[in-house]
Amino acid sequence: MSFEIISVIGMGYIGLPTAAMFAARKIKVIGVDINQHVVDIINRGDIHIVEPDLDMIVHAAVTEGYLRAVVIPEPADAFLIAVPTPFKSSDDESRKPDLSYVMGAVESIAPVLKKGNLVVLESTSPVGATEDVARLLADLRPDLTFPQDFGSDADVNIAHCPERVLPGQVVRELVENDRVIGGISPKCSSRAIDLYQTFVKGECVVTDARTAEMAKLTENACRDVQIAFANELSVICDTLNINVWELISLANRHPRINILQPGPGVGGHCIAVDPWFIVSRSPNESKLIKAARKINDDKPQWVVDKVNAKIKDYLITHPELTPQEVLVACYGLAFKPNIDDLRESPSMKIAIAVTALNKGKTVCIEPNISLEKNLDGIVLGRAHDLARAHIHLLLVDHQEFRKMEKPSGVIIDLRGVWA
Ligand code: SAJ
Repeated sequence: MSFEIISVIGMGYIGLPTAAMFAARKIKVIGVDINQHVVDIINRGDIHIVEPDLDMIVHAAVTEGYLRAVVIPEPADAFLIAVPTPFKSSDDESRKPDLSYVMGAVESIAPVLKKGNLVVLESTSPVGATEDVARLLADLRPDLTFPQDFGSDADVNIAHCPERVLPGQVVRELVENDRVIGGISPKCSSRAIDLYQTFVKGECVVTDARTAEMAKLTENACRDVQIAFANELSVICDTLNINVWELISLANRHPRINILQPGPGVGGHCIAVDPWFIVSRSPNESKLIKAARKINDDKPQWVVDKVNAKIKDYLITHPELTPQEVLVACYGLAFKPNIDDLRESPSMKIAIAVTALNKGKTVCIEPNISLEKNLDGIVLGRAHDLARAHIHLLLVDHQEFRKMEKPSGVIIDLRGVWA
């Protein structure tokens, strides 16, 4: 059965680009979002997120009538669920996945579900979530049959196909990346492949739903552990007076070594979150994954302590200055280079803490954020405001900082740009 109308639930960083990809292949797409404001923006042909090239694709899709957004789901041939899956609490021991958005989306599509439909869970999910979705749909629609009971003969097919795209490169990676397809039955997988092959040029690799869930979590946990290794090395090297950037570039000359880069910590809404979905399901077995989370989460405080120590040293070597006269400059607030995304940004946390602890003035420069923006007491400035700073704290390796000359004064370089 072909897919004439596709509905994407959740018009965020993944749902909107995915909807736009189908619409660009001239398939009718209904985008669903609980936020009326987001729906209005999309229906005007605009976008509410920053992602290169997406604005043109969405504008064309809406103008040509292939994409429209609504608040309440309507009947369709396939439903893709792309809503957030945060964790419930920041308490170290109980970071349980919060599936309320996923289950809310499932409840919202249940009334319009019909025989022949395909439901795909794209949201990053703990192992077993796709089976939970299938059970909830079966409870809500006893008039239909589902693959957990009827296998490939079921009325409705269900699969987990996790998104794996990198923010900033979503339009290219949606098309080029391989796709993991985890159907609850073989028919669920083959229908999901038909759906994605509309625009995916990468290989669609079939597995079961639980392995697909774990594959996505594994990818992000693997990156988190590798970044933790780099962050731990940077702290060790600091105590041994070794340049960690030089060290890593030397070690990486070995043909089987590829160490990632240390930084101020791990930010964003994926890598700092997803490993907890493994830890919360298998707490006794996830020792390394949990330790890596702690190393990465502790790095911002290590940076703040470093700045504090440098301010004290500076006052000792410059007795003519009072504590109120020391100017600290923070370079970059986003969670990674060349984007404006501040979500879970370790650099933001550091800038807020340094602003609070420094008795003098702290100025931050973030080339991707408007100077008018109000950011939790942070003072935003321009590059030339920072020339007279005594302590220069480089937090994000934005291209603007890579191009500028190394400033004079005390340098604390978390990204190896001026080191
Ligand atoms: N980081 C380092 N050192 C490095 C690499 C990254 O400190 O060597 C930091 C970044 O500065 C940032 C954080 O890690 O704070 C995460 O950035 P990222 O570029 O590694 O990843 P995300 O969060 O933008 O996207 C990840 C990707 N996952 C993997 O690369 C395994 C992406 O493919 C996923 O689709 C995305 O998570 C997601 O949605 O889950």
